[in-house]
Amino acid sequence: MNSIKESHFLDFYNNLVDGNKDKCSDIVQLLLNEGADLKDIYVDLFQKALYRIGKLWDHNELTIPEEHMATQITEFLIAKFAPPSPVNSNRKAVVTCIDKEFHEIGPRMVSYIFEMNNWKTYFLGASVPTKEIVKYVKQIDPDAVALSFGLYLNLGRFLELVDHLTKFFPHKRIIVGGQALKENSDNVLKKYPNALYIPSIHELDEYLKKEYS
Ligand code: B12
Repeated sequence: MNSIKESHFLDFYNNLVDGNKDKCSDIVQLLLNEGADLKDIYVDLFQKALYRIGKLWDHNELTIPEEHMATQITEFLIAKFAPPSPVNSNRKAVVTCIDKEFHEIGPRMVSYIFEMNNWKTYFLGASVPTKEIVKYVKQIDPDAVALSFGLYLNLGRFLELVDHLTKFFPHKRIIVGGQALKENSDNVLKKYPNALYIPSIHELDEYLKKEYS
């Protein structure tokens, strides 16, 4: 359920593009004090603001420095309001961007959703080479590998990675998310029964609760 009012969003958004980091932080704190769910803060505040910034940047109505600054402030806020680390987790997830994928805010949120569900996470961040991901999965032997794939342009790299993971770990659960597969995840993933597309962190949260608790 969306617990963030439009007026709070606009206040946050305007302060974000104006570079008022402390004011943004106060707004998040206020919303949390009022009982907002961190998942709603992620989606209905941070993600909504960044999607809007992306559109304005695309239409040359915001500059690259403004977009970069808003991104930096958002990363600061995500770290500042991070959920507590899980204790005694008995599940592990490797969460990573695919090779040449530099959008790492979404998967960072994803790693926290796993943690909120008491999973230990290994978050690798942006652009990890395919072979290194495969080696690391072998090393950690997680219960699930969560891949973030934002730019459709990287489809070849994405398929190469899923091919390798499926070949080496045929029974490992692969969870895929990100804007690249919004439209045609069924088609792209139909060859891989171990891979599942989950479009949002709310649905990821429901999936983890249903399948693993
Ligand atoms: C910030 C930003 C950047 C930053 C990223 C910095 C960082 N530290 O992450 C930088 C400057 C690096 C960047 C670079 C580029 N960007 Co950019 N960027 C953005 C922007 C404004 C915000 C991204 C973001 O954080 N969104 C908020 C997060 C929370 O949303 P999200 O990623 O969708 O994640 C959510 C879901 O998708 C899902 N999810 C994501 N991953 C996963 C994984 C799993 C397992 C699950 C379950 C769910 C899940 O859950 C998340 C939370 O709800 C977007 C605008 C947009 N629409 O997103 C453009 C945008 C994504 N970028 C774009 C472009 C074009 C580029 C560049 C090509 C620009 C250039 N010419 O260099 C490069 C490409 C770099 C690369 N190879 O990856 C385009 C993509 C267009 C397209 N159709 O492909 C966008 C949409 C802007 C636009 N309107 O044109 N970008």
